[in-house]
Amino acid sequence: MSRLYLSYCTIQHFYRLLRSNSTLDYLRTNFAPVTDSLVIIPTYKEKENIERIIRKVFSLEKDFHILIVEDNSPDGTADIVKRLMKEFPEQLFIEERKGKLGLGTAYIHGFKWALNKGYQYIFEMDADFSHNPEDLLRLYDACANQGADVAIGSRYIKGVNVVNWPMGRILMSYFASVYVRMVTRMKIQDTTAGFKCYRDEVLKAIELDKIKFTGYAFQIEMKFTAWKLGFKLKEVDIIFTDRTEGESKMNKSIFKEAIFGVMELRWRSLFKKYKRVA
Ligand SMILES: Nc1nc2c(ncn2[C@@H]2O[C@H](COP(=O)(O)OP(=O)(O)OP(=O)(O)O)[C@@H](O)[C@H]2O)c(=O)[nH]1
Ligand SMILES: [Mg+2]
Repeated sequence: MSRLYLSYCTIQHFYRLLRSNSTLDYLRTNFAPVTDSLVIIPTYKEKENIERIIRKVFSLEKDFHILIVEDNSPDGTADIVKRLMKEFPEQLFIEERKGKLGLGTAYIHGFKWALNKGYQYIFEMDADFSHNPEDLLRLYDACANQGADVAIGSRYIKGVNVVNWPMGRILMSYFASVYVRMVTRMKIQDTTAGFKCYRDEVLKAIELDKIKFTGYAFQIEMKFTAWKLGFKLKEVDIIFTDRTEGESKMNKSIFKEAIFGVMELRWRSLFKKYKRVA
């Protein structure tokens, strides 16, 4: 009899727990990941870089988890990640998509995954070592200790900190940033930067399904939306180094999307009321 009563109480306890509004909070606090930070690395054909960059992140003095968003690279990038997942089962994760769907949607996919798991600091980083993994610590510090909501690894705070880019590409990137500043009025030196840390509040407040662009324009749109929602953006100076391994995925359509996308962003913003969703 007393055993039956005990089972009844247990069932009732779980039933109450499931009905309560705080169930999600309960699950989040009790089953939260062991680190507060997740680095999202989108990959397409990065077999030369992927193992080195994963090992480098895991060798840093702070604990980071890594999510690889893989777009079915024909060079076997996913297989390398899966082999490493056996070595780092609690820290390394992969999300595989059917084909090359673009950088922007890869990050949106990663952001939703990260929020669902309860990470507080969510990073964007390229696989090709253009972004120095050591700078993850400085981006984290800007968000965790210096009041930033979005920390941006910036190439253009003190002059132009770019290594190994041909002069044409430096000029294009620099003047693209000047152009974006002029059109959007954001007070950011490196508007197209893709090395960032977001506090989870920012990603929860943005309607991620409404983010439209996929290339450089995606990076601009994310900063612009966070800024319009009243979040604090802070630039952290970094040195950007051109990739030495693997091939670039930059193309003319990514460039065109950015040029026209910026005007569209500004135009839309004139009629839009920016409101935090969560
Ligand atoms: N999942 C996914 N990743 C992508 C896609 N396009 C690019 N990437 C990854 O995004 C990161 C940045 O791409 P890059 O090719 O380095 O582009 P970039 O940095 O603008 O240009 P370069 O440095 O000149 O190559 C790298 O980690 C790529 O593997 C894509 O369509 N899907
Ligand atoms: Mg690159």
